Amino acid sequence: MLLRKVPGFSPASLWGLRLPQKFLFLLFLSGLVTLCFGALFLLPHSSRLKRLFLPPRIQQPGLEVVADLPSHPLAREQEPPPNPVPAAPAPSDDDPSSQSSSRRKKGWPRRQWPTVASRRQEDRVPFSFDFNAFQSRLRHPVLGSRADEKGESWSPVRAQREKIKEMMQFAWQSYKRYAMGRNELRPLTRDGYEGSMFGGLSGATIIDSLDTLYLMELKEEFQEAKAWVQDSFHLNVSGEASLFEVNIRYIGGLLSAFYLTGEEVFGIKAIQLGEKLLPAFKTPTGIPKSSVSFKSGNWGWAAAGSSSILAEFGSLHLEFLHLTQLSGKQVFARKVRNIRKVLRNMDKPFGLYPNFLSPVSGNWVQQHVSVGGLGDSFYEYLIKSWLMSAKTDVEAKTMYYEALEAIETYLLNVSPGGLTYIAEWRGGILDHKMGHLACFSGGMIALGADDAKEEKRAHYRELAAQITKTCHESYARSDTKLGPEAFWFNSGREAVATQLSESYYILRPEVVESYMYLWRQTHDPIYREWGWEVVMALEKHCRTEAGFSGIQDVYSVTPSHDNKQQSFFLAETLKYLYLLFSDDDVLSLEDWVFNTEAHPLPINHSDSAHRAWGPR
Ligand code: DMJ
Repeated sequence: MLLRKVPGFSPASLWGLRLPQKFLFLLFLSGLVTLCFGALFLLPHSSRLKRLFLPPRIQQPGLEVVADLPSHPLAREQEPPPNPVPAAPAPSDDDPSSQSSSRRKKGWPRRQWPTVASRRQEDRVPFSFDFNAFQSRLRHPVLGSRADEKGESWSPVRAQREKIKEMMQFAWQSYKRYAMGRNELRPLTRDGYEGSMFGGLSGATIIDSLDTLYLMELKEEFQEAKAWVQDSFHLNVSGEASLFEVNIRYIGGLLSAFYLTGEEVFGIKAIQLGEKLLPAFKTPTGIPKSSVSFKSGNWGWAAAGSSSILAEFGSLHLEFLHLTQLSGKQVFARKVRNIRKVLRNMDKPFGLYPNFLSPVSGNWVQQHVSVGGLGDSFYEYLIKSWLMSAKTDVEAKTMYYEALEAIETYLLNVSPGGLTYIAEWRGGILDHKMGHLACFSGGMIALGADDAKEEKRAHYRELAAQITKTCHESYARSDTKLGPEAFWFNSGREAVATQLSESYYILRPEVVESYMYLWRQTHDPIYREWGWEVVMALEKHCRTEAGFSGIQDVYSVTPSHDNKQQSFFLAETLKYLYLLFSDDDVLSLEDWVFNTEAHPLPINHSDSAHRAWGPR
């Protein structure tokens, strides 16, 4: 048609040409055709053409954003991961002994994942993680075998678990009704609250709730949460955020949701958010600052006198190694290995780690040591790094037991009434108080007891039990049976707050967290009894018509609510309570470690564990 419009040219005239001319013309024509088809497949931005010629393929949510980030690890479709997880055959659905078949009974739809290789060929999803191989390496079904529920039989423990599930459902539905998309619910005013920690990110309660909803098989609610992440969780914010809080709540929550479900949207968002945190590490020492500005090109407060906080920069290791594992991008692992190196090489007063450090000079700023707020999860992440590396990260193990020895020597005390507690240390002077936050340490010491030197194991188990008992006392000695923010051991008073400003309870998890670990270690029914006391107290004093709220004074039975349903109540408190009344193989400690916001992250059972996660 087109040729006919060229003056002096007709199709017939083509055949009037001589043989060499015909040959040249056909050669030119075939070259043109090859070029067009080549362009279709090879040139960038040819997706519109491809859509015309190729059958449609399923678009993975979130990948459109990735395509716009040329430097993003997920944009490197063809590049193999630096430490590829060895491909293992997907477990057969027919094999009754396989993990997959028992998992299927739980009612969550089983998603069959293509292997990395086949996925690359089929739809070229740029995500370097073999989910089938990962699942096949788990020692236990994620949600356990749950023998007690097979015959639909009723049991008191099951009824207790159901009660906790109902509390979670109520907390979620209240949040959804009054504050969906906001960071947290204010149950008295029935509205949402953003807070200042997340730099403009929203939906903290949603991200923090994902894995708890999944664990409790609240399917409809989980789908609501997932839909929000897919459609409404935007990362293009520009505020100042707490590096620590964004890491433990958002990145931890997204990573867990990914590992539990295999839904790539969670993994992709976690990596994208992880990249937004990297500017915080631009300091002379590589120790990150507490806050990071999400405004591109800027980073946090740079005042030379500002200190970084041990619990904050020391609680990134677990999540950042997983970011490297999923993205193939080593930068995340490098950042946390550097933090480890700086801390390992520093002089420590009596082997203790002070809570404040200058990211500029690399010196300790004050000699305040605490296993509660400001210090707490640094110690937790050492022992959990050892466990998460499938016991290959020997450096973390050594640092943990050395730190624990120093804590025992200089901070541990027994009150005249026989209560064991961990005091706070200020340049050699002790504050005989324990914060609610420090009550996680009973669980931590129990978790680490089995890998201590033979002669210390029984001692650590006993120490864990004693600290947990003291924390229970702080609850038992209040009128509400909920514990205060801090409690003292002086002037003849033990395990009680001494002023109103320390008498509040904000739905914190640390005490029930320790009950859960102690239960798993000992199966002593006392921990379930104590856990149930907390459930009853929460129902009585913290449940309002529109959600759960903290209270201002645990020593008053006339409720005075603080009007806040903390996101960690759904992430941690209710999850640990639920696990306390579940079998040991539900999120088994042989397969998972919990980050400091109770988000389960898998232990690296792969053969490449040492290569990937051991010290460098
Ligand atoms: C949580 O956000 C985390 O557990 C953190 O490590 C300390 N405090 C709160 C809950 O109390």
